[in-house]
Amino acid sequence: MARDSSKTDNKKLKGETPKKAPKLPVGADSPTSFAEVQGAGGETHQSTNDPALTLTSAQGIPVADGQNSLKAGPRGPTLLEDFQLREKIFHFDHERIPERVVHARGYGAHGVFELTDSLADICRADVLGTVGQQTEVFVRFSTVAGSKGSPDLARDVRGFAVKFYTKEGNWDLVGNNIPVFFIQDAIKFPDLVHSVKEEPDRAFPQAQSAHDNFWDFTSLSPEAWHMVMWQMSDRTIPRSFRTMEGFGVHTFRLLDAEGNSTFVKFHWKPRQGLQSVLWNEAVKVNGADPDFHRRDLWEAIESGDFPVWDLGVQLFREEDAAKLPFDHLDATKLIPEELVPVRIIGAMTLNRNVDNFFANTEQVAFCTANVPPGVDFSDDPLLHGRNFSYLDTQLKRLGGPNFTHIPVNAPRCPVMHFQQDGHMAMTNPKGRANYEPNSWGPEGGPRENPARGTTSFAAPLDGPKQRIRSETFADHYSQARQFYLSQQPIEQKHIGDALTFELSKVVRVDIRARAVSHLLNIDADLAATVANGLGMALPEAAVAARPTIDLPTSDKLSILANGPKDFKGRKMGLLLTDGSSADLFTALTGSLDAEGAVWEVIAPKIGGVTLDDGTAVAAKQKIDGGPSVLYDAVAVLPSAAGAALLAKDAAAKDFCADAFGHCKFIGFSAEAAALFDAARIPEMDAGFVQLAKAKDAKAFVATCRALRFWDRERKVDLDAA
Ligand code: HDD
Repeated sequence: MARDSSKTDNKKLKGETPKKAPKLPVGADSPTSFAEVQGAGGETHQSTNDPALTLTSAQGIPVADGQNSLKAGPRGPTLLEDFQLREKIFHFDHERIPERVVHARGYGAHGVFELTDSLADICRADVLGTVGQQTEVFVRFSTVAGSKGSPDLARDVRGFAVKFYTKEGNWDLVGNNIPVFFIQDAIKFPDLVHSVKEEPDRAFPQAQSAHDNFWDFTSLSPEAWHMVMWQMSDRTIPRSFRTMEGFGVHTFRLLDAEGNSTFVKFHWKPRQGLQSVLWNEAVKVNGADPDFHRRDLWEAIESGDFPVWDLGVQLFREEDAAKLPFDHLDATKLIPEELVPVRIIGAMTLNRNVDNFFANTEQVAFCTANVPPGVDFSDDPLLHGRNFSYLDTQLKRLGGPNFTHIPVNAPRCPVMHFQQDGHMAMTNPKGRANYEPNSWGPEGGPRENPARGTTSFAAPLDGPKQRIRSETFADHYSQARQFYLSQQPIEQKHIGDALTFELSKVVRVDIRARAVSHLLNIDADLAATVANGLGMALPEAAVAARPTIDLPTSDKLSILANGPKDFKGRKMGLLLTDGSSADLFTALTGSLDAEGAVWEVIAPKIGGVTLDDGTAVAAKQKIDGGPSVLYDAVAVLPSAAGAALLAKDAAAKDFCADAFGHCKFIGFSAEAAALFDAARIPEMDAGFVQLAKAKDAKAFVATCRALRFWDRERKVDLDAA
């Protein structure tokens, strides 16, 4: 379906500014709001049905004047008696809850998971058993290091947390968009996070790993370097949440009814294809639209262009695990898809935006320990630490043990237990028995049920208590090298650029050198490129616990090898002026609509433009509000007079120069030449497509299916010279 977001917004705008007060009760368009917030009884909710829609206090007391506090005389002091003022300010003062200690900035959506391939032969979990069964989900995407208000396009790992509301309780798959992690043991997690967050004395830099502390820590932690390679790749500057993969990271177990175990790793593969932006683009997007990712997801879902991810599993038995070249319990290693193929077993569609951010996205509480019967843990030491940490952090963040009563966290299946009371208890048991077994209810119930209940894999355990890292975790570089060599040349260049950029922000020269010493164990050329970029001599290679071995490369690790096949769901910016060609506009927007793409008009004035046939076209952005970094491709279609005007405008020149510098495909009318000259575009290369006749539009949209015109990058980037 075509999406012209300017139209969507206009419609919304009309809906949001009604001329007359709506007849519906407040909150009626938002089914989760009042009834849920005010409790199961919902009695106080009745006041909202008052046809007069009287404003009330939180106690339901009608308000006569909400604009003025109670004073002794018109200019007199405010009276303590004013309970209305006190209640309003008291509540406001307590609006914030602690932000997440990591993954504070996030964005969520509701959706549905449908199973397409049953795992019933190896797993007793209901959610993985019946083909066609649909399970409600809630997903929260996030960055890791930045605070709640940080920009979306920070270079960072993205969280990819999915809550499945199964018939057997909530299953949380709390993953990232990278299949490996920085550390092997949870005891190092606080140090890792402290090192990447802002430095404690000065409280900056915000949402960046480009500083001394992070590189100090990683350069002292060889195990981090596989993930560092992923982090320095374009995976950490995704174009959209919709164009990211997700990974459960750890090895989990699936258990059948007899308790037999199969190891499993979980993968989310976006049907939208993988896509990222360039670093220079990310820096500018953060200024132009810090909400770039959340806006993108919101708009896609609002317009009905629902993103879909396939759920894949890598399955292997204990005896296969022993033959793998790496320890499947080591979260810094992946299992290449060439060794254990990914079997697609279902699809997740995000189809509903939240109607209240706080209620859903902020209050959602994920925990790796939440698994239904049939899903179990492996002995990954990182996973065991997580199983403690998430529950613990929710107590602090959500204020007490009753956060499962919050609608977004509440299971959708019956909940039967004797836990009681505590802060903000919303669903309270009735009756006399609050223990089990008891003889009050039928058969003293509810009672445990060995047939339905969760069981653990009966792993025989034996071993001395010791603080030790397994020898099988010791090869820190071979998969880092495999990742690097699996990238296409332009992706390798980006990794070199990113490392050079980040280490250039590190002040201490010895930390820079120690970082490069690890690269020497990964790829000598990469190390040389980065050392050259930093203007330093090559150091000695870091001492490696195990020598790096050459592993086969894998296309699955590249973004470009797994990109989108079309321009669907992607966005083109159309720079128009008064007098722009109506024929070209109609042909181009028609082709974009046919492709299922989104387009926005950018114009000198937000009031829009008048085309050469007199048609008035609304603008979505004024030029300085719609820089080309916000678009996947651009069409520059001014009239001759318009081009002459724009040639004097810095924002219009930046629009063209950035589109060129970011290797975007650029459609243009002949009249645009004057603007390109003013923008000092050195060469109209093959990434430029002239739109002379209406039929050129279709060909231009087809050209844009490729992500970028990468041939240009080598010519526009000094680092590559
Ligand atoms: Fe974590 C949040 C993913 C290791 C402790 N983590 C959090 C979120 C995601 C991940 C997606 C955000 C959830 C949300 O949207 O609410 N974390 C991961 C992955 C890891 C990982 C993929 C490695 C494989 N995490 C990890 C370790 C620990 C934590 C080793 C602690 C020992 N993570 C937390 C936390 C957070 C969290 C402090 C902050 C907020 C929250 O849990 O609910 O407990």
